[in-house]
Amino acid sequence: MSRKKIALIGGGQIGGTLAHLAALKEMGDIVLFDIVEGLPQGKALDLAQSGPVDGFDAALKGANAYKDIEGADVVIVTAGVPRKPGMSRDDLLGINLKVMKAVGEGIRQYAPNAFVICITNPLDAMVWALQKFSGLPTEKVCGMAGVLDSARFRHFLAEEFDVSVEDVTAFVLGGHGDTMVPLTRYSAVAGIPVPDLVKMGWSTQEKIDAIVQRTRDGGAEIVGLLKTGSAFYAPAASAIQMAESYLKDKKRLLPCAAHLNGEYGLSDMYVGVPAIIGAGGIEKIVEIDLIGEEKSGFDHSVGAVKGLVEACLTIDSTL
Ligand code: TXD
Repeated sequence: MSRKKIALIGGGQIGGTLAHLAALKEMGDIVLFDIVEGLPQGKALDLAQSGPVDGFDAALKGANAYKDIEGADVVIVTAGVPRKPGMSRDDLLGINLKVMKAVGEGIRQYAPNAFVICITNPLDAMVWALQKFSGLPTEKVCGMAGVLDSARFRHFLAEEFDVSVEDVTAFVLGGHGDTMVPLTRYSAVAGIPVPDLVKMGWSTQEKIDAIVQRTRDGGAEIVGLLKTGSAFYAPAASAIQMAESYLKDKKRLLPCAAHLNGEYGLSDMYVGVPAIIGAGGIEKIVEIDLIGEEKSGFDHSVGAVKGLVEACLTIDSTL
């Protein structure tokens, strides 16, 4: 059996970390693509030279031509431009939409059978556009945000309860951004729901509310600390978990930006929902009951994503 091929579009902070993790886990041979000449080649060579030390066998190649992603089994997209001072959200949207067009066409031509995970922001709108530009089946294109947002929530909860992160499960749904919806009721320590733990005196509602808010601001907290750039270790780890679930047909139930067509009462939209990832891609979207503030928070988040998608439609009439 030949090795799988992993194509990483965007060789920046997350792209490089994705390449490192994929190599360490021997997920397959790796192609790191970027428009900047030398950057992906340099990172690929550096990473390949860590192979003898870490003991992994994977071919790593840097590329500036889409032909090099030919036949990829998995494509993870981080290509794009971050928001710079003075740039509006719509300016960023316009630039990254053009990037998604180029990437989508590259995937359509060279990797039409791949499972595609988009990470580029604004996530829910970019993954929607990428699916359209690539023309791949909707179940083969998804976005990563929920695994990361949930991981942040899990980390904070584990710290609060002083338990292993391994025993904390948590769900964050909705769009990636200020409007995301951390679901306390569906979050638990070894199966014990967080509201029960509050009743048991393990924490207070005020503290849990503060953790929910810190989760929502999780990306901004790191940007504030780093000053240049945004989080990359945890985002990369999160996308790798999704890729592994696909490659190994693990059928993990993970919060992903998945294409909805009727589910949650929405049509032709990408938004963060629980989904099963297996060899078929997004094999099933799980519709959980949302009540009260969960429902209103989800609706509000969906409204924000719709606004971004409408802005995409105004910018690019081919969509
Ligand atoms: O949860 C999530 N989805 C996210 C999203 C969490 C953290 C960061 N998130 C977003 O991921 C972030 O807002 C960015 O849009 C992406 C990538 O973040 P990263 O930190 O890796 O950004 P970099 O270091 O700027 O890397 C982007 C690379 C850079 O090397 C550019 O040269 C390249 O993208 N780039 C391109 N590559 C290919 N093709 C085109 N057109 C292109 N344009 C820029």
